[in-house]
Amino acid sequence: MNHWLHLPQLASQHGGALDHTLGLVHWLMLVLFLGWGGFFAYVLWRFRAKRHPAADHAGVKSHASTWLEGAVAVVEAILLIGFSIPLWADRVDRFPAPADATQVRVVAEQFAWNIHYPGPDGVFGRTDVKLVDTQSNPLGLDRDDPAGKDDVTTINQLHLPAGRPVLIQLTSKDVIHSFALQEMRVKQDVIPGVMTPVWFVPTVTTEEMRQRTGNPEFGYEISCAQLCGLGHYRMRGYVTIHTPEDFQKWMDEREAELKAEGSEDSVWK
Ligand SMILES: [Cu+2]
Repeated sequence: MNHWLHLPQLASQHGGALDHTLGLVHWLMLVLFLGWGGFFAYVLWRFRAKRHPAADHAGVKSHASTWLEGAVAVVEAILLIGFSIPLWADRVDRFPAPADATQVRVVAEQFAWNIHYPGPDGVFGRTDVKLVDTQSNPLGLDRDDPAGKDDVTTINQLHLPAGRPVLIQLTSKDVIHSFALQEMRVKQDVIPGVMTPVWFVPTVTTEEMRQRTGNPEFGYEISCAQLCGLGHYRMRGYVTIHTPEDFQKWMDEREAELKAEGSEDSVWK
């Protein structure tokens, strides 16, 4: 079934189970569509006016449809209780420990994704709305806070290592956005004033996916899945999934840049 659904490529650990459930739901819908559609056509033929010139006020006496409806409800309950709820519980109730995960804060705004890494100390620096500068400091990060000195920030560039849980804290500066990573099967509304965690394990690096798809240009994207204003269509982020070594290399380069910048304007002391 999943082949026919033309789903995006799969690149996360939990995504397979989600696709499987999606496939089961579509099978049930196909059976219902054919079943009820066929029944409707049968009824039109069976109770045609030529054969029944006068209405039968007693109506149908068979209870077959009641049993059928009961059976459909049972199948739906199995899908819900047996598949969907355990999957959902895994997403929202079993978060990885922050120490075991790549931690990222993503702050959405019209129309960009601000990415914030805690740096080598693993602690996010203080942020303050008074420090926000749309050009130089969109996150309002306080570089004077000891925990904030090593924080790495980017705009629309999310880099992650494969094979390790990623724990993303989502919030928004203005309106409701939705953080969507199609290949990771991740979609989460981003609400101003609320930190919403979302987690997943990326399994396929960008490089591997380029080989798998035969498309050397392939790149993962963050798309905003909630109509959030006139520029919604261009609210696109870029995601690079690295091997753990390459991710570390990327992070080290950012740290080196940060130190170089810091020694220039003496923010890094
Ligand atoms: Cu948006």
